[in-house]
Amino acid sequence: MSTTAIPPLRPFAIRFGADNATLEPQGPTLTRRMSDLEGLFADRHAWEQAVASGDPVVYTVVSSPVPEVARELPQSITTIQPGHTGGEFWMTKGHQHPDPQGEIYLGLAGRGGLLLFDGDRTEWLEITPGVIGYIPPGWAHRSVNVGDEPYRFLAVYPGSAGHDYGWVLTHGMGLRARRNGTGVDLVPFGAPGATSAHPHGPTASSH
Ligand code: PAN
Ligand code: ZN
Repeated sequence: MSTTAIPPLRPFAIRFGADNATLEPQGPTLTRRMSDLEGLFADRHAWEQAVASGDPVVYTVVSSPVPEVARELPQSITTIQPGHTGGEFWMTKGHQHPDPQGEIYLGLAGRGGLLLFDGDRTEWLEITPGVIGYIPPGWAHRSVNVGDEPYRFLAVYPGSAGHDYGWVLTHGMGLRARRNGTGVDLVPFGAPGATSAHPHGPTASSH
């Protein structure tokens, strides 16, 4: 099985290959390059330069065959490469679940942060191997690699939750995670120095 399964599913086990983040059986795989992250980094010029110089893969998402439909419980493994653009750590696009439902992340490798924003309050959870981060219903979430190695985590979420990427482009994420030596600075989303303009405006997109 290498595609999404069709319900009703029978019970089955999934083998996780820790070395290269494979799943067996495996569903769809998604690759996000720098060019897919338009409008997300504060420093648009640095983002354009990164796209022009190789358009690197920023993260991949490997899914199990469990489909994103009501009552099913899909899982995926995200691997974010280490890096920073305009001083901002490499990160996922971030999204809100249109049908507000909870989600869990389990850290598998590397050092990450889970940035949460409910439109008013922000939270930052450090995720390292063995740590479970809980995302309550209604909190938009973005993952950030704050280390020097690939950051990897398992996500488990309700199949009917959906993914809204436009919400983050409209509302932001409350904070940005910037590199400071070997540490992390969390700065207000629109703070001076973190805001170089978005002359063309952000572009909304879906998954
Ligand atoms: C995760 C994310 C995954 C990629 O599986 O979808 O880490 O991040 P973006 O979807 O923001 O690009 C999850 O939260 N699923 O609901
Ligand atoms: Zn999610």
